[in-house]
Amino acid sequence: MTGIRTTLAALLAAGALALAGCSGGTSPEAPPETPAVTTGSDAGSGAPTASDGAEATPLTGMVGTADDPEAYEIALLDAEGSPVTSLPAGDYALTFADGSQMHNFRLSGPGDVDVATDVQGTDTSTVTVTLEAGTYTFVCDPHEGTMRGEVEVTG
Ligand SMILES: [Cu+2]
Repeated sequence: MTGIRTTLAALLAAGALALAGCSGGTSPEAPPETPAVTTGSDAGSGAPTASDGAEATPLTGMVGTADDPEAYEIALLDAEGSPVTSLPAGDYALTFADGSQMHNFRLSGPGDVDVATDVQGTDTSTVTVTLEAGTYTFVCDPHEGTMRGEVEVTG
């Protein structure tokens, strides 16, 4: 039994070597194209993820002023520190500049956007918001009569 097996194996091996020897010189036999099957499921979720954080435009939601965090001022600022009144729709990285214990910053509007800091306590965190076409409002909740502004988002 073992003798026959060994002989067959040897013959098969010899044959394989012979075949490999014949065709091996010219072309590689297995082009690696099959992995596309395994990466196919990742491609669907990968594309949106790539566009999420990378393209978010920075904004600052500020209450008070740089000199006086308790000042009755509120502003939505762009990366240059200039007040914004209109924006193109898209993803934004909103960083709060709330150094006040009596003010807060809340941005709300279309797409169920409603992000805010606490009135008490300070907050310099960053949140990502997706702004759609429409009018968004930013207020300080305790003083929304005077501390408020609007930004028009165009689609
Ligand atoms: Cu306030």
